[in-house]
Amino acid sequence: MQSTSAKTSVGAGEWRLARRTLPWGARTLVMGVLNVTPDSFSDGGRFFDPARALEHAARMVEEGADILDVGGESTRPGSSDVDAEEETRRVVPVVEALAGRVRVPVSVDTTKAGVARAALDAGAEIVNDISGLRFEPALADVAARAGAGLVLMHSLGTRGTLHTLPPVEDVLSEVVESLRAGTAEAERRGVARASLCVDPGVGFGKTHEQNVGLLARLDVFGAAFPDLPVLVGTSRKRFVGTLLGGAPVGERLHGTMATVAAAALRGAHVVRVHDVRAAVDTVRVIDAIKAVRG
Ligand code: HH2
Repeated sequence: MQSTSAKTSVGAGEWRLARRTLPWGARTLVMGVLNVTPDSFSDGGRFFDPARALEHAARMVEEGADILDVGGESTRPGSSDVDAEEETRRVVPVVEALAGRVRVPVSVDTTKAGVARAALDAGAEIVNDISGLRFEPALADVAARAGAGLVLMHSLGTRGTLHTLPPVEDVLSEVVESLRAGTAEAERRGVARASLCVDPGVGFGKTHEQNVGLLARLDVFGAAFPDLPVLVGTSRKRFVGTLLGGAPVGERLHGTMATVAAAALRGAHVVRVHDVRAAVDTVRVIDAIKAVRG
């Protein structure tokens, strides 16, 4: 076991998960999205059936995913609330089947401590919290107990107001300050700093210009957390469609890959995507360019 202070290098390190560490910084990691929901904005209903979810997960691993992120509650504007029991029912059988079958770590995309606990018991190694611990701070206790990785994403408001609050003026300061508070709270509750990962939350309570601006200034965001991996999720999001003149979800692949390339060039260490093969190729090329630049 590494000590917490062992990972203090800037721009690269070992992300400490429940049963392994994942090197970050040497190449960009790809997190494949597996939504076991009936209503996710881009793939709602497609993988709601556990057998189809497992098949899709296996394909993503084959395509080169480094992490699988399993979510049982959609966060899209207008999605319906899911109680912890229903979310657990959706997520746990899939996590359990995956954890025994795939070689990559499984993450659970949840804001609920109870769901996180059940998923970690079932074999998940990372908790991905889009509320950055604001909804249920006890989620950090659960992650700490399991020694799990913990992604803290920036968002605003409550479950009901995630996408409806007026955007803040200085988004970069807000994102950094909020995640500083989240990481401090996680550490206070016993999560090793080496287990943390931060995410500016593209598409959550931000204007179109702020989403584009966050990508453009991702290096400034990353500089605020030089010892932590940075995760970015832009996949098929509305701002990509807007940049493409109103392209629907199914026509955002190339635009998404442009954002993946931009994010990786500007310092993202993990990209969260639906289209794994395309992202793996994209970051492979970008990483080669970055390596020459040094
Ligand atoms: N985006 C979504 C969900 N979880 N987690 C992190 N860390 N970062 C993100 O940007 C992020 C996330 C939304 O995308 P998706 O899962 O495709 O949609 P839905 O919430 O409708 O299931």
